[in-house]
Amino acid sequence: METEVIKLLGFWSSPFVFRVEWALKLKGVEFEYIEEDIFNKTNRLLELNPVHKKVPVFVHDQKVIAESFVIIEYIDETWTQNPLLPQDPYQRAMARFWARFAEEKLMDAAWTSIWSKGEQKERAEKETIEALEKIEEQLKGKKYFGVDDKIGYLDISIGWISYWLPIWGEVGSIEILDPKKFPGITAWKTRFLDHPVIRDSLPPRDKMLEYFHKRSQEWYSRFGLSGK
Ligand SMILES: N[C@@H](CCC(=O)N[C@@H](CS)C(=O)NCC(=O)O)C(=O)O
Repeated sequence: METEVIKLLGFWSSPFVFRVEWALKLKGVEFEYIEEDIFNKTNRLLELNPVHKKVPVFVHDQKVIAESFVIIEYIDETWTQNPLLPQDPYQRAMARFWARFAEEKLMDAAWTSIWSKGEQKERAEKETIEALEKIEEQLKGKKYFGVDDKIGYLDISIGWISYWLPIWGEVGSIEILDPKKFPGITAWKTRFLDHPVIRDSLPPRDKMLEYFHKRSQEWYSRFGLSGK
């Protein structure tokens, strides 16, 4: 039997790459990880992802797939053990809906609230809190966002809230995840970060702080007060 080629092209601090890594690890699928420099892209990356030129890129034998949500659905359908998406079509739809909501509303607002200043920061902070309130409601006392209190598609899709978001908050000198305001998310965050698959794969906090601090300053000089 020929061995399968399973590769993940990533970047060490990317929340998009981590969701793919977590999906593979939760399934117990072995893969080769290849670190790319997103500031100095290799021909390999440009050839494998000519459309977006971004990581993650997933390679399975001759097949190449980009975009993290598309990749994790492919992984879930290809390696069917430990399903990530719920079996019920309505619950599947809801998991996708909230994953996309967090990506479109929360991530953008949260990141803007960190690097911006003044009115722009205030507006973004408000939007961040409003989006988090909606996500808090989804937990409804559950351990995880997945069905049967198991870690699933939505947990890994919004997994960045557990680790990246507090680091971003520290960079921007704001407390985004107030435990009193978000008791459900706070408890989920502790549980999620303590899950063996997640715990053992996170990049060092100090390196993340330094990296995102630098990135936030770059964003401020590019987009600050320009009405982004
Ligand atoms: N929507 C994409 C986002 C991927 C993304 O933004 N990746 C960043 C790394 S965090 C990247 O490759 N950036 C390079 C660039 O923007 O040129 C996904 O979900 O996979």
